[in-house]
Amino acid sequence: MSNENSLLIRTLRRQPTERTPVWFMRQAGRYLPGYQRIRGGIDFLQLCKTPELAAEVSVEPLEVLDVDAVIIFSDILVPLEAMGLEVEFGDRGPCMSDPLRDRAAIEALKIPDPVESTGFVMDVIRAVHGRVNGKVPVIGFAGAPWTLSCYALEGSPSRTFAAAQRMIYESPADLHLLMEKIADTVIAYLLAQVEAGANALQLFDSWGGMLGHQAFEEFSLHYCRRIMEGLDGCGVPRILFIRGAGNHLEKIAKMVNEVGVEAVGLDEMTPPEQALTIFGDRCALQGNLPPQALFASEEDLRCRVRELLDAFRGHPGHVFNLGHGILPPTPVANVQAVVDEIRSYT
Ligand code: 1CP
Repeated sequence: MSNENSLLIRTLRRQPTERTPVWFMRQAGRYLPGYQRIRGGIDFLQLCKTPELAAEVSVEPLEVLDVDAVIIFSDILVPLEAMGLEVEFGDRGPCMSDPLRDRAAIEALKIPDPVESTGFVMDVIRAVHGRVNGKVPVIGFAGAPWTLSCYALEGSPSRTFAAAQRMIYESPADLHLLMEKIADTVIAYLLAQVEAGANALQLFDSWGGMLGHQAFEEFSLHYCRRIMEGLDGCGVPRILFIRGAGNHLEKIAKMVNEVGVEAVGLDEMTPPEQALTIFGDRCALQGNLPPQALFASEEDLRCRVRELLDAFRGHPGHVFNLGHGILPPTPVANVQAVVDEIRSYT
């Protein structure tokens, strides 16, 4: 199950490979017919908690798109539920009936044992391995403390996450307590995923980019660092994805170098040349086609794929990915065209 020799893992370790590997964020999702069929009959969280079905939707992209990795089907909010928050998934995304409102609520949160409370995620990883049979590596993931705090404090998706933003200045000690508890939870959760067979890990700080420059260091980067350090020596490559962090690439690069993080995911706002200048070849770089580009004509789309491959040519660790998740109405044929173009061009 180590998958050390797979294309993706070699690339994440910046070892020579024959071509550029590709996988997508939100690889399984509403744009795929098999996912829609299964989701039609089951609630989102229930699907996450039914390992055989979750494994089936996890591997559908492998069958339909022939990508180079499977990311397990789950959600970043799963560990929050294990900490004691009630999580629901509506049409607009995740919701919490009882978001955190005071210090007592934060103090009451558990740091759960990952196997006892979220063992179904580990079962999904094992079930996916059973299906892929060593063909491609299996990627596990978690949300970073800032992003998880945004949902835990706001209670629903938001453009501003004002509750968390306000707390940075109003009651920073309470926010740090929450984030420390989340960090401890996430480290144990990701280590349990490796134990269950995850071959690489991605940490998502999807809302890190909305922070002021000082708050970014104190609340996003600091906790990403803690988690990456907590995973040091776990034996699998770590991918750090902080969305909207184009203004902070130097700080991220410094941390990545100090901690030895294997790979950084780039959102579509980051020009490849800038990322290449700042990160050099000291870590693998993953990205960064805009998800919206998948609505272009096939000819235009293929041209953009080649441009991106050219931009990263010569870098020893480029993983082709989108700058963010696949959008629900994306035509499957266009996602297939991206994979096909990468295969024929590299
Ligand atoms: O690729 C995969 O299919 C892996 C599974 C995966 C991952 C990695 C899902 C399934 N969610 C995530 C991570 C996730 N979830 C992130 C981090 C990545 C990102 O920035 O997109 C975030 C912020 C969430 C929270 C979330 N879950 C949202 C966003 C809400 C908001 O605030 O804007 C939504 C809509 C969900 C639901 C969800 N999670 C996953 C899927 C396939 C879906 C859609 C569910 C459905 O309608 O069936």
